[in-house]
Amino acid sequence: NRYHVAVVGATGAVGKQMIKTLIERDFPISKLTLLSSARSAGKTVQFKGETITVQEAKPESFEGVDIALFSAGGSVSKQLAPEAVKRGAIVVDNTSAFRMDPDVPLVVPEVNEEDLQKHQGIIANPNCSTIQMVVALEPIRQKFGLNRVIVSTYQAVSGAGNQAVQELYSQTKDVLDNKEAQAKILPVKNDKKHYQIAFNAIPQIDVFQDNGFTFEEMKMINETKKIMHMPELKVAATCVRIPVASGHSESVYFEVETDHVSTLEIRNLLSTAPGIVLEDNPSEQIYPLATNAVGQRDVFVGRIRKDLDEKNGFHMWVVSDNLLKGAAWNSVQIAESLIRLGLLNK
Ligand code: 11C
Repeated sequence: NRYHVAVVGATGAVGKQMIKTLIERDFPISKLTLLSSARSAGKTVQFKGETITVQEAKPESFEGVDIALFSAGGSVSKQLAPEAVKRGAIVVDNTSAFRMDPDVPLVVPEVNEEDLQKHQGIIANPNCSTIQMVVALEPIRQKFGLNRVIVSTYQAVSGAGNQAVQELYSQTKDVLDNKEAQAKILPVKNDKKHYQIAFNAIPQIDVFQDNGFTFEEMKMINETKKIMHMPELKVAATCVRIPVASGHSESVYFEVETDHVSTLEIRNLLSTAPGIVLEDNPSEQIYPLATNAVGQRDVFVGRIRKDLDEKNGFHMWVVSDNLLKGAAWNSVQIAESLIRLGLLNK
């Protein structure tokens, strides 16, 4: 079987990677429809030797579509995902619009692929920083149990879109040229203030909530509990933007339930776990780096070590390409799972 696939947000940072990933995976496509806002409509994209014109996304755009990959912002998903479902498409939504809806599975195939069975048309793709963390934690949870997670992130600007990447580049150049750096996008495009990201670290990703955490931090907390089916798991997050174009890095502290687990046991476990590449040899200075992770679909894990005070506590460093496993690849992977499980209605 081949499928009519639509990509919504086709010209965005994630949309471009979705198209690239569909090609790399040789996804069984009969027709590819590329959709965007009115602003980007009319642009052309090359797909397997064919020139496809990007069209403005409208409810009618989804007639005949089997699977629609959405990554054009939450408001577009809220408006158009139900329209796509009404017309018979299955939606994989990469925004936060439906993630916490109890009727919508929130899926990372390495962790909870079976949740796809319960889908009612929309499947949510988690936040990028959540995905790479749960891929690394799940094998540990399965074997040794998990009590608590405390994560600090070092997130790349591409998570905030193409304009944020341009802002990093132009600010970096301006600072090096002794010119004043203009900040218009980061930390959050629509928030009151903007700060320079070049040569800086900004402890705000997404808007602040009443409890003092940012929305990005609450996404990591709530999504982790939902994906792992552990509402009782203790999770805390601090999310920081750093001047890296792509590749999110995370310092993850976790406590296991089982006593006397060794670092070696965790290393061995992760060395064969799905979707993970272990890069952990301090004597050879081997550890995950954002520059090496970019362009790769895997999650890279290293710096695994036991806490010096908490008997069941461990630390690790987790890196992945936020546009691939964090977004485009996880969405395409969900689509591949749907086909393999016979859940695409064709
Ligand atoms: C960032 N994690 O790095 C965000 C981007 O909820 O899908 C992804 C936002 C989301 O800025």
